[in-house]
Amino acid sequence: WAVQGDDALRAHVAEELSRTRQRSAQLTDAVDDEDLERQHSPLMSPLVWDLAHIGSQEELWLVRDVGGREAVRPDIDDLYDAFQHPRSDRPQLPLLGPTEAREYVGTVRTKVFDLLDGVPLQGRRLVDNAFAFGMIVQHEQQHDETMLATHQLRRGEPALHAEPPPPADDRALPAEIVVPAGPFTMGTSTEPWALDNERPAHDVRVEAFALDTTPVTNGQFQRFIDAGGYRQQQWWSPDGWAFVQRAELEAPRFWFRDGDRWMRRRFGHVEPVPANEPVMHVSYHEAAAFSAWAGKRLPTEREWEKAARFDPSSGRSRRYPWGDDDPGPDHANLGQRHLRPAPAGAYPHGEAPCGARQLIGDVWEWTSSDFRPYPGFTAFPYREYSEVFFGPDHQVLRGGSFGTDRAACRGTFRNWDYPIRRQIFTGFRCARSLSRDEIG
Ligand code: AVJ
Ligand code: FE
Repeated sequence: WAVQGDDALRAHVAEELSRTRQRSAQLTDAVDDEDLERQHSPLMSPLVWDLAHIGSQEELWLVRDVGGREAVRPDIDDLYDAFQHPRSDRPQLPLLGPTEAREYVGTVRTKVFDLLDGVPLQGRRLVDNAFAFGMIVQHEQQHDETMLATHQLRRGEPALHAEPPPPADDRALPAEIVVPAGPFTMGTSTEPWALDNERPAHDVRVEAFALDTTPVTNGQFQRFIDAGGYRQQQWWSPDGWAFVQRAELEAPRFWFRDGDRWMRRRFGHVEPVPANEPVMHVSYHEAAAFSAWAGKRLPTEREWEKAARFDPSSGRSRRYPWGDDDPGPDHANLGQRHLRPAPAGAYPHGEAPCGARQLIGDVWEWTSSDFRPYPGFTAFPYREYSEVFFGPDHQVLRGGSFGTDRAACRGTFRNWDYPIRRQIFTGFRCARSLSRDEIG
């Protein structure tokens, strides 16, 4: 930002706001009004709640806080406060209907564009105004991914359509790559839109480890199922075993058997499970159990980020696996351009210096780390974004999925969720500590 002129920054923010709103509109215009108000799963809000919640946060953070303007709809603050009402209860609230919700987000957005013309963007506060706009763009994009997960849970005719992702490249890849021991810089103090939990940059030492070159595929995961993995307690943690028993799990979410074949539901289509695609819709517990069965483990968050960012030739951490350039369509499967992960081994231009592929995009990846603040963490602009979620209850997810926008995904980006979550677009890859012999 410091090097960018004020006009260029304003134009960039305006472009990101508009681009993001187009996606929200696509996701909500794809179904009829009744469908927008329906609860497709107790795990999710009705789509119309997400839409008005996007507007409500934008009103709170930009219209009122940054702009100091009069409230648009102070009467609905409570309805769209995620901490006041669990998702399962939201359909019972007197929510804005589809027409009202669209009008509301439009009214707020008009005021925001007006503000963007007038307010100073840089350097006036601890958290400058440019960041507040960036945070609102990311917030909306995060809800767009949540709405995409609601679409995946929705039954009925397909409502969303997209081009298939690129194929895997035909060069044979090694099953795993090695990241040598040594320090690297984790997190960031300079990435302009990095959220509080990604900051500050700090050096950490990581022992040598091996990491799967690509995410674990459906074909690999099916071998775990076929070997009886879901019925063998020895692969599961006590919490994981209790969960798998209670929920009677036997395969990833959205899989079902058709004779001796595994099929899956995907955005209203049914298809045989594609063997070479990264597995997704597995909980942390299933990812950890598979890893144990494979004689491996999940990577720690530090290991994941070192593999994704560390460039041994310069000794510095990159913004992304491929370098410092913003993600383009050849780097990673992001932004709902494709409505599925690309096969394992796709995106050669997105490869990290260590040789790992698809760290960004395709599927979120479970790590073995719970969600904790970095040393020197300061909550901003609100404790409610990250701080209230720190602790042992949430597991860190890294890398983003095909449903994540580039504005809300970076080498430093940290997502988190409960270890039992399966409806999100999450898979994993395995890691392994190296023996003395292997380190050499
Ligand atoms: C960072 C994805 C866990 O969706 O719960 C949205 C983001 N925070 N609105 C979520 C968020 C407030 C958050 N995650
Ligand atoms: Fe939100």
